[in-house]
Amino acid sequence: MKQDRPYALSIAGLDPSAGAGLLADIKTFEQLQVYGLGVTSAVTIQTGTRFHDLQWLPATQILEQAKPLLEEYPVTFCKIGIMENLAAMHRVITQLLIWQPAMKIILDPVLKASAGYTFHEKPSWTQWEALLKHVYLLTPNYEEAVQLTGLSSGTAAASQIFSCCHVLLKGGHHPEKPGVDTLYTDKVIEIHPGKINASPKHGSGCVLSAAITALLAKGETLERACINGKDYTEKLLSSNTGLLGYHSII
Ligand code: PXL
Repeated sequence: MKQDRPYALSIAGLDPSAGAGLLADIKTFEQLQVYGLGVTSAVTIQTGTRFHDLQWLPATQILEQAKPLLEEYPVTFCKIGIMENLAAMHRVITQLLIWQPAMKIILDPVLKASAGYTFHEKPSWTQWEALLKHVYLLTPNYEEAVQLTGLSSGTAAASQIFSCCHVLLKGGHHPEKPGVDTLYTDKVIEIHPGKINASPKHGSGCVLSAAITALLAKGETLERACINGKDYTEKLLSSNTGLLGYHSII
């Protein structure tokens, strides 16, 4: 009999193309030998190339899905993707922490879908700050970090967010070093991309934060989880030339 695997929970939107959101997260968890539990926060209508529509689930319904899972399984790592607004995020995160005080929340602050659909209202930094105090790791790209804080530089924005939680500033739009991610933890660490034949993928941001969540659930340090999570994501980027990547490339 194989050794038991750790659990991780994803709370994310259902993207029927399975490139992003809940289905992508669960594939990532499974590939990394973590048992993935999934709660949906929205039903989207989209493919890898086109976003059509979306219906949100309210915080009460998100929590109803999560409660029995947390009562039965020892889950201490939870990745959160799209949610209707900051109030819903606040409700969900604070309740999860009441049910499981040891829970570490990895929040991917998706402010826009790749097709340009905007998910969020524009909360003030003070509102974000109150939420981020409950979060373990935030994984913004430059644009998201700037939008969250209202500052003009991604680096300054990440430093400000770091007053609340750990930050992985994704380097897709790094002004000087494209592709270099920066982790803000007890020290500031640059994570460089490997030499790969990358082609863009729908949902690659979801996959990166899901991979980090899985690796943390397996006991890796935050630094190792971010390095190895980037490596996992790069394999997905180079798995084919289309927008929907393959997780298993044996
Ligand atoms: O990659 C951002 C994202 C997150 N979650 C869901 C999505 C998308 C992008 O399309 O559909 C459900």
